[in-house]
Amino acid sequence: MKLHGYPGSPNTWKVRAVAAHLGVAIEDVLVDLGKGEQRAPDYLRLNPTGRTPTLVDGDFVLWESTAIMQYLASRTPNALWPDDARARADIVRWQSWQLQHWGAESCEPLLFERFVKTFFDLGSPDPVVVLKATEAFHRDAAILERHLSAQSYLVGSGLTLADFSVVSAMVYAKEGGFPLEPYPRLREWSARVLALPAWQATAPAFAAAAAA
Ligand SMILES: N[C@@H](CCC(=O)N[C@@H](CS)C(=O)NCC(=O)O)C(=O)O
Repeated sequence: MKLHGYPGSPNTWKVRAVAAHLGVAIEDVLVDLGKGEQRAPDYLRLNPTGRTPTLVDGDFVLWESTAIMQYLASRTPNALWPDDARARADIVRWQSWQLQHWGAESCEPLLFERFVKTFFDLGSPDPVVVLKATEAFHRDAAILERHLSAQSYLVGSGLTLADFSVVSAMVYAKEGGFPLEPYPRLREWSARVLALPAWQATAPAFAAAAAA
């Protein structure tokens, strides 16, 4: 199986972390976003959205990181993706919320304005976007804080794909200047999940260097 992706991006990192946790062998194929390789005709034939990551398993091509995580976790029975309708619905609930709200409205705009723009030389942060995202961040972080005050993981009593998805939006919390101070449970949970060997082993080189 080949994973076409950009190791520094949270969407690729979380898929690589899931594969590492499950012991699924994947071959990494770099799509260099800095060079615009996501818009190359060969890549667009695999993924017409021009985004990363994309999984290629023989003649099966799959894009959207959440679908890829579920596909990888469906190959053999495992606790990340329990064989139980309610547990799976609960996981998909958190994964959907991450894509639509926690990621898209809260974490990603802060990260883009404060880090990605500098990294790719795209100008300075837009204060209006930062303000709106900061408000959304507090709205969503409060939901996680309350939920994690009652349990150690997002779904049931153990680690699942829900934790991998939701924490992926926080891998660059420091670089994005996320206002995490009022949320001790959220900080403890994210530090605990991101310390797992699977996340550490798949950290992009620059993140591993920053953490050292
Ligand atoms: N919903 C998609 C989002 C993928 C996405 O936005 N990937 C970013 C990297 S984090 C990307 O490839 N961006 C390139 C671009 O938009 O040109 C997923 O979960 O796979």
